[in-house]
Amino acid sequence: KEYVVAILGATGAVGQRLIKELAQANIPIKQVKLLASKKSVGKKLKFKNQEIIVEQAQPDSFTGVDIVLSSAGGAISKKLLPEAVKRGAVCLDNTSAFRMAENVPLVIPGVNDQQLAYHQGIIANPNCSTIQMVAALYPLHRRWGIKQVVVSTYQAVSGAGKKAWDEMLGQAQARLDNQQMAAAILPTPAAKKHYPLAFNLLPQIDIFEADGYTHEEWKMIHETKKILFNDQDSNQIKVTATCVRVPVEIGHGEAVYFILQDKQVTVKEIQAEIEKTAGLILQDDFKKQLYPQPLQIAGKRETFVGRVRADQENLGAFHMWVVADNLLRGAATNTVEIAECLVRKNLVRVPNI
Ligand code: 11C
Repeated sequence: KEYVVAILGATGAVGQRLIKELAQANIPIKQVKLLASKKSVGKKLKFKNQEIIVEQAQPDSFTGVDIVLSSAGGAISKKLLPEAVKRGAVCLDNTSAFRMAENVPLVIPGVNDQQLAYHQGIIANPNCSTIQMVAALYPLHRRWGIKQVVVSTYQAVSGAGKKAWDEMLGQAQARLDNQQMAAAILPTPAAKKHYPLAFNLLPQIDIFEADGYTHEEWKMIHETKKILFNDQDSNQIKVTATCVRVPVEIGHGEAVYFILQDKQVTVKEIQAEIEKTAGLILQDDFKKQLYPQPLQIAGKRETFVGRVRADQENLGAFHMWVVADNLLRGAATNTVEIAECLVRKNLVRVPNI
């Protein structure tokens, strides 16, 4: 079988990477449709060597489509994906619109793709910062059990979208020109106050919840529980997070502190487990100053791990430093890998249609 695949939000930063990732995917393709908002209609984008004209995304765009790869914002996903499912398309969504819904698997291939068997038409891609952390923790969890995770993130501006990225570059230029740095988007458009990110750190990603955590921190906690235990409030693991926006263009960094159930594990065993896991790359040699850096891994698909070390005062507890391209590993690559899994497992179908 050959598949008709639609990319919703094709002109965005993740959308463009979805097109490239799909082009090299192990999926037999009959046709690719590129869908976006009215203002992008008529733009021409390349899929392999073929020029495709961007069409306006509307319910009937999904007639005859088998798979939708979606990254056009939560409101558009909420409006259009149920319409696509009604028309028989399986939707892989990059937004947070459906992540916590029952019957919506939240999937990292290689970690919990067995959950795909239960899909009802919509499958969610986790948040970028969750994906790279859980990808790195999973092989350790499977072997030794993880009791607790404390993570601090250092997140690139591209995670906040193209406009925020441009805003930061403008601020950097203004500073170099001795001008005032303007801020109207970051930390998040929905916030009452805006602050410059260039030459700064913003300990706010997304809006604040009533308990003082940001929504990004909430996502890291509850998505991790749903992915590992299929229960967003699972008490089988404790997770807490502090998420910080840093003036980096591409590549989220994460300082991950974790406590294993098994107290006898060594740093060498952890490094070996990471090294043999597909999709993870160990860059860890302090004597050679080898550790993952955003500038070096932007454009790569893997999750990079370094600085693995034992907490000297707490047996069974460790630190590691995890870096990945948030637009690829944290978004487009994960989504296209889910599509490959669905094809391989013969799950490209909407039940009861
Ligand atoms: C950021 N992690 O870096 C966010 C972007 O829920 O898919 C991804 C938002 C999401 O701002």
